[in-house]
Amino acid sequence: WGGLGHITTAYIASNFVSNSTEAYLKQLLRSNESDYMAKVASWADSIRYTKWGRFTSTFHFIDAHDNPPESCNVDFERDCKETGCVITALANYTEQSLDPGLPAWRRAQAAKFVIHFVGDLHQPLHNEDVSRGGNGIHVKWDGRDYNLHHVWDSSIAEKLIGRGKPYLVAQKWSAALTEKITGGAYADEKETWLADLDFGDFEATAMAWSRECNSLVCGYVFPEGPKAIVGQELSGEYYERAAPILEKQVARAGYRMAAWLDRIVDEYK
Ligand code: DCM
Ligand code: DCM
Ligand code: DCM
Ligand code: ZN
Ligand code: ZN
Repeated sequence: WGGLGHITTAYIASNFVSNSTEAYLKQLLRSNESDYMAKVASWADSIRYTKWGRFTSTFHFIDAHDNPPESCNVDFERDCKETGCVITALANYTEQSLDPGLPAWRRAQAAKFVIHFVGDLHQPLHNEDVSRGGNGIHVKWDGRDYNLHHVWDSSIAEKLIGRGKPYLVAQKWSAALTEKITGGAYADEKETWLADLDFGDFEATAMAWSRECNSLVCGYVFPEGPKAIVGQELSGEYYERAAPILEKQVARAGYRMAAWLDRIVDEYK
């Protein structure tokens, strides 16, 4: 996701974590503000192009070598790069965040990666190989040229919620999604969102969330296949179908992030 998506998932998570998780993370991340998670949510993107952070560059996605729109699927052995993918990254940094042998700054860093990668794992094109997750596919948005990956990372969300200062806009969106989760459109299904959460198997949990997200690629990202979308204007009908899907993925990411962080803190303390 772009900044808006990541900040929003983190705000949602901060609305659902337990009091002890909030206290632990505020101490670990050295912040007493309500944006203690939101403000670290995009950190992983800020270091991926640095010399130090280069080893993390493939940690943000898994390139599913499937065949949309006929067939969507993810296979860990086939699709996770040797340099790592979002599945191994989430598993490894979850493990590090639980490791009492690591100094606090390393557990803080691990928590920042966990917060970011739970977010990215819920972006459909971060679970798809075609043209490097859509980065190589030219499309139109309000008449201008963008790549499809950027449309799903940022354009759809910005149109849905409006432009403005990222933290203010994200705050507004997260409040609306939190309300949908607690008492609105998602209230009845939210418990099913945690059905695949198995804290005994980090990779299996990440793969289940990845498969669910990848399946959206066939129906909503490439409904008529990757070739048919090239050059198309996506801010109209395509947006109308995609926006509710994207919104649910952001809500799921935030809700699952809270549950995952609760498990980490429960086990660590
Ligand atoms: N790794 C890590 N923390 C550890 C062990 C490994 O971050 N405690 C990282 C380093 C490598 C990646 O995992 O980038 C793959 O590790 P391996 O070489 O063991 O396959
Ligand atoms: N790994 C990691 N961080 C950890 C534990 C493991 O990065 N705290 C990496 C090392 C291997 C991969 O995960 O690349 C599999 O580890 P294991 O052999 O422990 O399953
Ligand atoms: N990305 C992806 N799948 C790939 C390559 C990249 O999902 N195979 C994502 C990571 C970033 C965005 O696309 O969110 C841009 O990546 P880059 O700057 O590496 O092109
Ligand atoms: Zn992206
Ligand atoms: Zn990322």
